[in-house]
Amino acid sequence: MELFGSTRSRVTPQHALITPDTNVPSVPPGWVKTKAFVLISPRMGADFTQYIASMEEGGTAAPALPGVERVIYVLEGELALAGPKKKDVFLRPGGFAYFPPDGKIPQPFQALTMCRLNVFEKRYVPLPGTVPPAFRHGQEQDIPGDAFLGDPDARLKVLLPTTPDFDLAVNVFTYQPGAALPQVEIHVMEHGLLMLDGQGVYRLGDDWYPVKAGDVIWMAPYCPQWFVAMGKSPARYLYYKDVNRDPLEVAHG
Ligand code: UGY
Ligand code: MN
Repeated sequence: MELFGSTRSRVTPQHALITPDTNVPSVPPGWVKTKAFVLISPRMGADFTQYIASMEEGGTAAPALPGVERVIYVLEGELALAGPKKKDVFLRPGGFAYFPPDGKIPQPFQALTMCRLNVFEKRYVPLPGTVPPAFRHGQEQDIPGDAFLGDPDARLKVLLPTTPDFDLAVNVFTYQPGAALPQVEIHVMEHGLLMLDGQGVYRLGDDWYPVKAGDVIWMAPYCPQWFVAMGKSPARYLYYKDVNRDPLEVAHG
């Protein structure tokens, strides 16, 4: 238990750590039987939005705003998606789906049980000569984890294709206790991150934060970042990254 009036959450101009004790729900417009916990958004300086959608059984989603793409990842419960050609697709925990900007699907998905989802949304940046990606879905369990820069104790699952039509990446990183990022990273790309399992220490800028499952982290472009997994079980996180575009094309602010 935290002492009253205190929290591990911290919001700065270049990074934020948002712990579950500080989460406050809002009503996402157009969704039915759903509460949203908006954790990262342009209101704090990010170029994307990350929220947890908490859906009751029978709850339904509204489409994203015009020009906005969406990636969902199921944390708990089961969802039915109206896939292309009217065929239903079912997602269970670890399931994910990519919804292109301005998709034609009228009712993007429905909760078959009480559900919790992590949602990333971003304004799609078109690339001349390519068309935006199509709807796709999968289960994280079916994707192999590759050793990160040669370290078999730090494994990366890349959920979406890395082709140039995609302007975002969503990955799952799993670290054995003691495994770490091989370098302090400083890069133009931005991150939104949800700790799925385990614990460790995240360096953000010049601060080091103990973190654990349920915590969310925002890293602005150029935020120095490093992670080491600690404790007795593997640490796992889901994260977003903007990719494949010229920095001059991407508006900030
Ligand atoms: O893809 C990445 O930039 C990743 N290595 N960053 C991170 O885990 N903080
Ligand atoms: Mn990074």
